Amino acid sequence: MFSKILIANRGEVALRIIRACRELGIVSVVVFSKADRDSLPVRMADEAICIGEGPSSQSYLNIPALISAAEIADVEAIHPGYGFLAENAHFAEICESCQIKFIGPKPESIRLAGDKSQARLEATKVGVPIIPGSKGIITNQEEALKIAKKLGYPIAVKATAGGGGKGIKVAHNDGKLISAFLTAQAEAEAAFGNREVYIEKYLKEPRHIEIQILADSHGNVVHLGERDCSVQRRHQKLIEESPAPGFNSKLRKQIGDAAIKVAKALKYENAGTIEFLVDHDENFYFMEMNTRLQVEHPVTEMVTGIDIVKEQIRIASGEKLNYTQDKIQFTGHAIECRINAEDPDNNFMPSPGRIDTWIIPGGPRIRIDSHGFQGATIPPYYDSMIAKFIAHGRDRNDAISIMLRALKESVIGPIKTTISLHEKILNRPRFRQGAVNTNFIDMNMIQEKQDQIDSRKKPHESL
Ligand code: MV4
Repeated sequence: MFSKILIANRGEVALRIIRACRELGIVSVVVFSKADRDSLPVRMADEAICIGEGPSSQSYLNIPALISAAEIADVEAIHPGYGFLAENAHFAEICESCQIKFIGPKPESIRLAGDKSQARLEATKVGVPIIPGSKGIITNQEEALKIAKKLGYPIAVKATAGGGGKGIKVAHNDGKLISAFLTAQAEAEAAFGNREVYIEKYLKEPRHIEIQILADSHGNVVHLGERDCSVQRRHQKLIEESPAPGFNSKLRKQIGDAAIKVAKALKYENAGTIEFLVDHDENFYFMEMNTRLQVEHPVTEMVTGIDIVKEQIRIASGEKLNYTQDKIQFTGHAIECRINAEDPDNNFMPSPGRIDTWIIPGGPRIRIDSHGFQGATIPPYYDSMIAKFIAHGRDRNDAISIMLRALKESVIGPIKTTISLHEKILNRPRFRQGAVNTNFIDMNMIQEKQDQIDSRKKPHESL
């Protein structure tokens, strides 16, 4: 096992990794930017090293600064957290060449999974269903039109270097397909330096289901069940839960087995997530693989009792998984709400600044992962997530009740947060029924507006 680890990240995930290190008896070193000097991870880690200015290009994305910090602190491994360099194959390679263990998959696996079109073909090779579409990259308009004719509209054009909602265009007819194809190529070139795109049938109202897997360096792979992440706004997840509402054990086994096949096909090692879209008829299709720890990993930790970050560190140090699939048990239902410093009543405008009031929930069956505290300042440079609330109930309704009371206990100010939005979502009948798909937020925000208008017109009927 390692004796000292560098954490190449900030915020709540840096704290999460410090906690895992401490429980494993590992010395933790965090890096920080000047904007994070007074942050909780800097206080809580065993050591902290300043690596640059506030903007992430001058700190958390600065590979030479990170490697220098690792050399100075004399660590054996680097945990990248999520975001920043977590899925950067080049960074993983540099770590390797400096004899520092990158806590994550091999650079080849990151590269392969990062090429979304290639990953899709690897999935088909092992018999995992993919969304009907092109066989690999499409290079000209004629080809695109020919495939669209076969599939029928709507059609999605996706950048092979994209993912997570970046570089996706939808077309509803031949004319729109040509322009979607050309702009997708141009935007992909600008955003990723890679203009390659592929085509898929665009599924309406799919659910976003992802499977957490753990793979050790000895070829053992297990899955930790699914998470339903369908409640998103502009490809930013708001709420995640496990198990997925309405999933039966047969579907869980099928999709779990498919995820394990994909992980094995990519020669995957460490923790990873396989994303699927699931339609109304319970057909599931592989979409992409994320080669990192995910923000929403706590919901899986709550229902399985497995500490995913500790497992990542054990796997990176060469240890074998010490349980098999049949030993993994799923208990109750977990829901996570992401609390962002944003104003939900003003188009989700970021709301950085000093936190004067910080009253956060406690009591049974609620977990708070957060780097916030009274007097903390949320810098403007980074992601706006300031806390994750995770409720663990006997069943879905129980978890929702726990979350609603936790949200009600919370008082954060004067910065604006998305707490009020979560209270609204959790009270919507559609959410209560578990009838969520990726259109849920748009449809419900429109409904919300309509309800407000109706209640102004006929106040006596608004009850
Ligand atoms: C799709 C899709 C429907 N059909 N692909 C958006 C995020 C990126 N990972 C892929 N995304 C989608 N790809 C096909 N062929 C619908 C989405 C999508 C979506 C997926 C998951 C969660 C929320 C979403 C919101 C809009 C669209």
